Amino acid sequence: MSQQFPDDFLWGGAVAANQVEGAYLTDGKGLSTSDIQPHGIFGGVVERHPGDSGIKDVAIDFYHRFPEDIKLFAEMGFRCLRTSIAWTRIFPQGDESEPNEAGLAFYDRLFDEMANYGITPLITLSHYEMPYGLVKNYGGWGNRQTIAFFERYARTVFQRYQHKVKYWLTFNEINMSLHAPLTGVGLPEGSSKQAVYQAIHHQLVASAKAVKACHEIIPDAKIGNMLLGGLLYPLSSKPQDVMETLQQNREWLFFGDVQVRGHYPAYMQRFFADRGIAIDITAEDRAALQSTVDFISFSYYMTGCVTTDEALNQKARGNILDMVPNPHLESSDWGWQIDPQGIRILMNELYDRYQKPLFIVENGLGAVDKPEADGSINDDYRITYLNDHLVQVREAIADGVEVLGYTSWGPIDLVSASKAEFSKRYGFIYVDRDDQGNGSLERRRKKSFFWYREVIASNGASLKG
Ligand code: BGP
Repeated sequence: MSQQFPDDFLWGGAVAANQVEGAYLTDGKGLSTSDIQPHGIFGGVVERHPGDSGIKDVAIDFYHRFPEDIKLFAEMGFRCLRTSIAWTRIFPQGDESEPNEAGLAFYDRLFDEMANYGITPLITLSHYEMPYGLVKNYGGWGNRQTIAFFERYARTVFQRYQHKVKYWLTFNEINMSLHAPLTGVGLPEGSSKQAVYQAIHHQLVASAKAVKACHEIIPDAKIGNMLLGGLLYPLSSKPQDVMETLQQNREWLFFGDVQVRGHYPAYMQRFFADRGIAIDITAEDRAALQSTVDFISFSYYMTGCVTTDEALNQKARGNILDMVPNPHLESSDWGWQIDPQGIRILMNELYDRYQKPLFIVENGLGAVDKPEADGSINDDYRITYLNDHLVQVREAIADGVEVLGYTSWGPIDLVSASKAEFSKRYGFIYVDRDDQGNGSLERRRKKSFFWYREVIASNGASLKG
């Protein structure tokens, strides 16, 4: 009998402000980089004009309906809810000297509602968005000044919510900037590697400054980083493929190495030199980077393969993150390869590397749900996916990995990040809305709702396998 989940394991779900809240200009909110990408992070930029509309402008109207949604999460037994604060609700343009009180008050109401049900908030400071004002007027994270704007925002929310929020994350999937520079660091798509890595450096410094501020202002809080857990396997046992895999895994582990160890890893020197990249790192930056995170959080959806065979690489271009498919795995409707055992491998790798607690803050299956004639939704495929991954999480715990919790992605249907689709659903709760924005926004429990309720109630003992 393998070891079970710890008694205080934080079971729950994860959403992000820009994918659920809607109310995109309400109560003084400013435009964010998410608002100017109404078709998602891979869907291009659209200048916004008064009166136009995009699917995320309303999303699932969480801004107004959160009491109903929190109640449903509580019914499933959630101990934790991960969401983010929209930076633009607090500093609408990013460079104001005073925060927007209406924005701060919204999150007070949200956190109070969670507290009513004993749900622990896990809050991301920046989930795939930043004030568009900072992009337009300052050049996003390419500009050093953005560090100070972010620090002011972070200190403001730490002060305000110090008694309500004890778990924080800095930047969502911080390594995603390599694939989506506008979303990640506020730089135009197609920016040079030099520009992107300089912006990333500024963001890493800002992340460390937020860690320091959090420790100062809320000494009993824990703050983590957040990585897209993009584990890669060698496609073959050819040493060249194994070496290439090691290097490609370092491209994302680099972020964790800086955030956990407090300095740039040695291998990046050669990485930058080989590519003619020179990063401006000041003595003050080096000192700041030494504030390191308390835990490591990550998202996990899939794995991919690496090969040195150019023909195969050519074929893979355009796949998500350009990864070469694994011939041994099945794929989701969106071509994401399903690999439950990969999460155990990843957790062991991360724990071996860092010896810090882990928090799985995203995992789930995006699928098309077809309601039956009576309106019920029998999402057995989602149950299977989640069950199989959680069994592997349990194995990792038995391997000795310390894990704080698990928040499945999108416990309620929401707008997808990549392409802003509604038809790509992750939820235990169905939301009546389609890709065109039609629908009543009514919430309905899917079959997986009852399954997850049982998993939490039994602290994982009901899992099969
Ligand atoms: C992660 C993001 C989330 C989320 C998820 C699923 O990269 O942190 O915001 O949406 O992926 O991706 P998608 O919504 O594109 O299916």
